[in-house]
Amino acid sequence: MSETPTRPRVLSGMQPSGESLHLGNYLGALVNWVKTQDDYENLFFIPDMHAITVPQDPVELRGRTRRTAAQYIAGGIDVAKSILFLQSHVPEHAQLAWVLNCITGFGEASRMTQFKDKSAKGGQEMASVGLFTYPVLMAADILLYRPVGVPVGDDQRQHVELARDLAKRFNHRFGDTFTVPEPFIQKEGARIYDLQNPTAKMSKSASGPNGLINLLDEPKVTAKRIKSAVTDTGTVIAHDRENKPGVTNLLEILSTLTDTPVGALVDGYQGRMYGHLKADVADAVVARLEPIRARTLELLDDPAELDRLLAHGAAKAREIASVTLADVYNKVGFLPPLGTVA
Ligand code: ATP
Ligand code: LTN
Repeated sequence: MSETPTRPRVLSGMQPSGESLHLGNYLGALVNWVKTQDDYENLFFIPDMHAITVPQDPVELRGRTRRTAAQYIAGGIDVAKSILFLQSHVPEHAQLAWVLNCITGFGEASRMTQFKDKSAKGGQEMASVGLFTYPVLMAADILLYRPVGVPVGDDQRQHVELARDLAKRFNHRFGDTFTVPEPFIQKEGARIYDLQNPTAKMSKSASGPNGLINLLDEPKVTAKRIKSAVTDTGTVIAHDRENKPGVTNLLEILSTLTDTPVGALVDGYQGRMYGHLKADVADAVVARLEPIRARTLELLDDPAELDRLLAHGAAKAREIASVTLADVYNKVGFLPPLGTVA
């Protein structure tokens, strides 16, 4: 295997599928990526090719992709420490995906639960072949860079498992090529729930906007949504996911933002009302998100600079990806193009 990184490598990405990232994406994913920046060699990318597995308006997609990149940076991804790039800027992703498609079983791909869920929504006939091979492209995203770990939410565990299986299968058939990556799954506390429906996870595709906190919302909208969050019957502030999901969600948000154990927060709220908790959560969320929003808008004001940063990231990513792809092409038996050495 060529080209060993000095620090262990991790890689992750979030689709540019919404108007803005939300608090769940931020606390469940981005914050953890930011934390790993000093311990690992990091690659963070925007899977825009995955986004078109379902229909996208081209103008919207361009806007969302830039907005997502700006939010990664404003949220703490330091382009001096991490490689930040767009998937579509690195053609090796699609090239490796083709090779991996050819060692993936049809039945194996059919068992992916995300495909089953997403295709069930519009009916199997409407689902694209791209949606079907989505996990194989994701395996290519990962394996190209030979990371040791992939920090993702629990919902992505099955996809990382497929990447592991394909890495092992390829290595077995063609000789040692890929690192078998570990899923780095965040613990349960990192899950943020919908403010209006606190038993469902906060999600871009939630039924209504009021349960969602977007990074790019105006601070007063954010504060209002938190103050109107559904709480539970009774008046006692307690951490009880079963019986008090609304209050529990607010406590967990506050605990994550203030780095205070939930138990200590609960003690501090003895004898106080839900309204006090909501006001504190609103203050903490606004205080954290406001600078991120401001920085995002600033970055979006200069799209040329943002595009330059992304081009720089893509060039660095390609340095790694091209080495892996050449190795793979050689191992499967493709003749090298004229003028190159095998
Ligand atoms: P969709 O609504 O399309 O399912 P989403 O809002 O759930 O999207 P994804 O793009 O699927 O977000 O996820 C991006 C990352 O954010 C993943 O690592 C995922 O685990 C994390 N994430 C998403 N929602 C939450 C949440 N409510 N709490 C914690 N982490 C979350
Ligand atoms: N499917 C992931 C996004 C994604 C990804 C990846 C994450 C695409 N390729 C490679 C980690 C590694 C999602 O929906 N969050």
